[in-house]
Amino acid sequence: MSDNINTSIEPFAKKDGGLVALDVHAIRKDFPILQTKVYGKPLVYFDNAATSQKPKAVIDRIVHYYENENANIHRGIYHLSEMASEAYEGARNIVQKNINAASRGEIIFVRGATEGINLVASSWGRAHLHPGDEVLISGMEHHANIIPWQIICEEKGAVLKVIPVTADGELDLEAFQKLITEKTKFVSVVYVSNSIGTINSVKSIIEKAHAFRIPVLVDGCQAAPHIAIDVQELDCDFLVFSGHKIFAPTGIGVLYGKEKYLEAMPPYQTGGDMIQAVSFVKTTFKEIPYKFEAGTPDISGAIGLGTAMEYISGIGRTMIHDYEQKLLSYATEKIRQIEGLKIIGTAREKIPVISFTVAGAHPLDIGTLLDFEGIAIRTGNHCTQPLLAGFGVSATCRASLAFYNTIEEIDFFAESLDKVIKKIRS
Ligand code: ALA
Repeated sequence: MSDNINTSIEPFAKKDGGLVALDVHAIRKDFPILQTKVYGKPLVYFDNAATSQKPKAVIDRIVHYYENENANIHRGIYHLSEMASEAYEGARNIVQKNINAASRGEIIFVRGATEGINLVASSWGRAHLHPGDEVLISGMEHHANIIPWQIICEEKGAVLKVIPVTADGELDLEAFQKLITEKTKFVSVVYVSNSIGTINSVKSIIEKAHAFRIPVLVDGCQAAPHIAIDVQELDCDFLVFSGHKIFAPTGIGVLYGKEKYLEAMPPYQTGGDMIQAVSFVKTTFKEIPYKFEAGTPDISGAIGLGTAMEYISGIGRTMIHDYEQKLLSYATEKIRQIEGLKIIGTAREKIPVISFTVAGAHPLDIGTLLDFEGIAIRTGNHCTQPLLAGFGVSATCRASLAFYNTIEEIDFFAESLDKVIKKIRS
């Protein structure tokens, strides 16, 4: 492989009009796991689209909760329960502020994006879909934004339609325009592709759908770690994301929904803490968001999520974006020089996710051998079988980066990749 690449990329970003550096080496010290060795080699963690690593601030906040505040929320009149409730509701305020939701009632804590989509498909779909209606998703969806719609469409006699994807891995917006008709009742679309990294023009999709008074759900899972999300600016009707992709724990996520929709939707799950009054004859439910939070929630997870969002804000979204874009161009240029390597997904706007195949080398073999170098990438279909089928492949290697990754790691990755490919082919 040629080394004819400019390696002097400085991670500079504009802040308050001046140029300041994102100090990646200082940031890395915030993430204890990044100091780990794998088979005696420094961990190179390039599987951030699957899950991100957690800063010490988040880990410490969770430990603090269990050491000092643990109690069930909304139920106790005693000190600990009040502290736990305050911390949990405080996390809701942080999320509201971070995504600029109009009210805190629009923020529902769920297990993750998957549960958020299931909630909307099931609750909204059951109440509003009828035989012959159409639901529009895209060919770039994660399975979690396909199957819930498939199931509810089957149940209600509705039809699932799919926005096609171009050869570059972008959504075909002309085709989208034609697919929207009087029959379309809901659009559910991914903001950023988990498997090929494309950033979709969701704002324009939302505008076009709204012209037909169609509500739109945005799967913001892969957008949330990389892009500042303003739900009022986007004007999306629903948005979901998972905490574990944005440096928070697993098992917690957010469903944002406009008040007017959430108010009109029936509960998804029922049980404790979501009721006003229960008798054997009838139950009445609490107002939003509590109507959708049945049972004891993941209290520490929500608190950890709030801390993670504050941590990201502390670094600065613009700074993260600019730095990550440099990582993306550097890594793309570096690996595309490897003979027989093909990048799947070459959209104009991408997050630092690079999916690729290599002639004569199976993704699983590449992933396994890279692991021996301490490098973690994901191989397989990335829960997007229909998208990969459209590219004529069943599996890719995927390197997905975060703001704590470095140019040096990319260099080591590219060298190791070249080495393991030669080994496989030999
Ligand atoms: N959806 C996750 C990924 O893309 C798990 O890897």
